[in-house]
Amino acid sequence: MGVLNVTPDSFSDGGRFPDPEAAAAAALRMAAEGASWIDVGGESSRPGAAPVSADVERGRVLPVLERLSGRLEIPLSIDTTKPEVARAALAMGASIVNDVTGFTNPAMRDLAAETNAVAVVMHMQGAPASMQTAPSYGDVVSEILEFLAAQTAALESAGVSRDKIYVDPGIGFGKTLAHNLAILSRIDTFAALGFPVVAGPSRKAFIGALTGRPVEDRLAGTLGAVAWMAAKGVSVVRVHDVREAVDCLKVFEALREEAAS
Ligand code: HH2
Repeated sequence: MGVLNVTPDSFSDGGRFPDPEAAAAAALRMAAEGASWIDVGGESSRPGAAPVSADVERGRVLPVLERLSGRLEIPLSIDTTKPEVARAALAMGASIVNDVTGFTNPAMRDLAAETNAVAVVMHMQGAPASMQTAPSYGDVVSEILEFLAAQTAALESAGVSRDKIYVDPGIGFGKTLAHNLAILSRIDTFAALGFPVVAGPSRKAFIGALTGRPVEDRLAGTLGAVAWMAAKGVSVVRVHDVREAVDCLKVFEALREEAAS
């Protein structure tokens, strides 16, 4: 999954695409580089980020989706927590809703059912403004599994079919370095829920903590996480650097196939 943030304040690529045409071109480039889907977001969820209104968010993402209409051959997801934004994006050609609040809002569940959209259910502890202040869990993996099981069940009760649901443990969303490492080391556990697993390690703070690198220099660290996640059965990796992640996965897959033959 290639990341396309049309925000002024995203943690690694904020402000890169003030112009919708440039943002659309970036999406087309990621598709040409081998992305399987593109995730468009108009509100940063980085630690400390301030929320924006639905109008502002729509004003950022819709012009990009409009320009991609009929030009992009892979699915588009809308990274939003707001039903109004998701509805408008789905009407404009998106087919996936990526909700970092895990469809805790019943209106988001009803919308996914009504529109037959694919739903990415992510776990977050707290809200972006304060989630990194003091994240706290008993057993982080069990608690996330419990949340994802409850939210996927709620989606199914709302009428979303099982084959439309993905789950994501939410790396960096209300988690310390130790929590992120526990999640990643046991990332194969999440597949036991019976849904394909998505995970987004790209350029995140845990990579900075492990490598000592600033956000603009975390590609190699990101690829280490991508290879690990592929080995552990993660279905979708959410990355900013599509070309490099695709190369990493090509080599990984060739070796996996060779080893299995
Ligand atoms: N991470 C971010 C945003 N959305 N969605 C899913 N499903 N999984 C993730 O790990 C995830 C996500 C944060 O990264 P980014 O979009 O680069 O930054 P920002 O939130 O600052 O726009």
